Amino acid sequence: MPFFHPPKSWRTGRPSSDDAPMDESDFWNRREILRTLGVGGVAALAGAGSLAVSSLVGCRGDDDPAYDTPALHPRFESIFRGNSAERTHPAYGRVRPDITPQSVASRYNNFYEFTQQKSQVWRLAQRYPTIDDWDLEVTGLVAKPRRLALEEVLTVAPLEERQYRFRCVERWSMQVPWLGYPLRSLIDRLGPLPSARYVRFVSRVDREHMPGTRNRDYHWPYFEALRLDEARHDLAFLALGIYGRAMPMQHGAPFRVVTPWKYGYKSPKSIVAIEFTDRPPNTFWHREEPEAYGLYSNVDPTKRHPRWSQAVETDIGTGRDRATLLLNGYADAVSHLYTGREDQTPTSGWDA
Ligand SMILES: Nc1nc2c(c(=O)[nH]1)N[C@H]1C(S)=C(S)[C@@H](COP(=O)(O)O)O[C@H]1N2
Ligand SMILES: [Mo]
Repeated sequence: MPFFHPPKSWRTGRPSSDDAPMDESDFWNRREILRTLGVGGVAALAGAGSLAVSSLVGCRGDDDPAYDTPALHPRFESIFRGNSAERTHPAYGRVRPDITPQSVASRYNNFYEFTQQKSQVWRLAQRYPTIDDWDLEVTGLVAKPRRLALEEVLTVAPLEERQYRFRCVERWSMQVPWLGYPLRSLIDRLGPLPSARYVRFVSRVDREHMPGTRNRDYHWPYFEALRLDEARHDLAFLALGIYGRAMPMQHGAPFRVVTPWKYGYKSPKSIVAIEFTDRPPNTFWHREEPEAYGLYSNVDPTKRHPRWSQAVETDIGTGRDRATLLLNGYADAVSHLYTGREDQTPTSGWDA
């Protein structure tokens, strides 16, 4: 069942009042989070904000299939071997009290190519065939359009681990340790022309193994875009792994973008193509609902989504609510990218 990105036909007449103590989307958000965490039923809603951590984590049965199996073929394992402490980024190391348990983060996902049910994505994704072969197509304003083999993408730069906050536009958040390298390293390898100002990413469509792509409510593939200077910012990351290992499919194997100051949908998974352009590219969600999903989509507690406030978020690890931070807490690092620009918000102009 869809929650915040329902098909067009469902979108009319949804409540959006600020006055409602808990609007419809909030209700479903909590219920879905709690159900995923193993807290049964609507009865749990009343105490949702104050439930003890211990009652929320690790209470799923042991008979579940593994949720942490890397999607990549084991022949790539040596690329991921390494000591977590040694490869930790000095500014973004693991902060254990804040980290979301993998048993939660890897069983609560948005990946519509599999399903719109966040608690079921991982099960379907675990059935995706082992990834042994995966070309990345590079086109547009680039010195040499070409295809990169999987091995080349995986080895562009030494792997770093970074714990980032991650905020979905639907108001859930987590903190996970990604394994990867700065997106800038890949961009430098690809060599965009000086005229390139944007970079566009396209995700895989596999009708056989991604059942959600047979859903005709959406026009696949999923695609996203960044301004090139955003993509080159030190925080922008190409994640190849999570929790110290190669990525399980539900997080976007073999590689996905992570831009922690933006809403989660700006981090496309399972990327098969990159294109450099001089015009602002469209994006999957902007095409679906332009008023709600802009090119920039920076986390901002003061800017409402058309159907809900963004002032508060729920941490999926603890079930606790907390105030949303401007630029998801990364304002010191990235706000200079937007000073003097009126074009950064979902509701203002598209052109930049
Ligand atoms: N290809 C693709 N990428 C995607 C999505 C998707 O449905 N398809 N969902 C996005 C959204 S809305 C979020 S919040 C994050 C979720 O990432 P996670 O499941 O690894 O936590 O992935 C983003 N990337
Ligand atoms: Mo999201």
